[in-house]
Amino acid sequence: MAKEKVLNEFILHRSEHNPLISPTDFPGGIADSVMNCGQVMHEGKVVLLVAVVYRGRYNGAEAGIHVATSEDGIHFDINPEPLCKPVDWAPGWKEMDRWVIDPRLTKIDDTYYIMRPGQCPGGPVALLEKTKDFKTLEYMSCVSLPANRVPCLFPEKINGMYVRFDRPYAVKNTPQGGIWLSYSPDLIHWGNHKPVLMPWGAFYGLKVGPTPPIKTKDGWLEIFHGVWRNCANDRYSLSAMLLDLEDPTKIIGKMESWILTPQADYERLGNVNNVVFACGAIADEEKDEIRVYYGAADEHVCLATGSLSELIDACKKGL
Ligand code: BMA
Repeated sequence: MAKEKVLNEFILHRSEHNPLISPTDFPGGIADSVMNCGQVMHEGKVVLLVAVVYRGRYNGAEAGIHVATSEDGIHFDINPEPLCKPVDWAPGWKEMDRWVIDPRLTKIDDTYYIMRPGQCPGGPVALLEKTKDFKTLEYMSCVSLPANRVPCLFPEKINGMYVRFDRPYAVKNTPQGGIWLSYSPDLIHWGNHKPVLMPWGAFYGLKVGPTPPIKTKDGWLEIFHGVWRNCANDRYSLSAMLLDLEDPTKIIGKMESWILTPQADYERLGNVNNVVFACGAIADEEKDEIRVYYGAADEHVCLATGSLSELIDACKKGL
């Protein structure tokens, strides 16, 4: 008799409703791939910013970012028109900005800031946009030189300065893709750069990428993805670390293993095989819950949940 496949779940548990959002859920058959999503609670609802690669050109773009809202966190209403579209971030460069993906979403005061990569010949740049209502979007600025990936903001100032993570890398596809931190007085001008986590060892030996940190009483909880390159392909997993509240370049606890790695069929096989990828997470300290809406195989949005305190403990213990 064939052995039943048992998923090795560690801290995070997959929703039985996975996958939650797939290309066929998009009205008008516009979606080819459903990619990764930013996520927040807004007016009591889960709001996801879902990146979609289109079957053809749509609004002049190959990809766009759509708002999906849900009362129960499982069933989503999807806006067929994208919130984030290509922007003219430099004169005549709108056509270049057609790969609109990977929104990392952070609420600061009453505003939601979106940081995402914009395409450019030297590699991506970091584009900053903002919204208050997920209906209208205001482009703010290009806030990095190429090549820069995975930019995201902390939800509040530290010592009077805005804080961000990103991943500058000199040589594409070499093990130099580490997480860096920098500071800004106004969200536009950034400096005082410091490295925080470099790729190392098995599951994150090639590169690492951050999500907007979550403030907890024990420190900043930071969920990150790690990429392992083997002789056949790349594998994207998720893990977590805890950073000092006053000086987030100080790692005060870090897991040695992953919390989620591609094992379910919808994570192992898709547009890009062996990918679980998060652009954020939603924490609820009262319910002791962490919810991670993650991209699976660059094809679906899925959900994994776990205990927030168990995750923090795992960071402290270095599990
Ligand atoms: C990364 C990003 C993600 C994607 C992942 C796996 O570089 O582009 O959007 O999910 O690769 O393909």
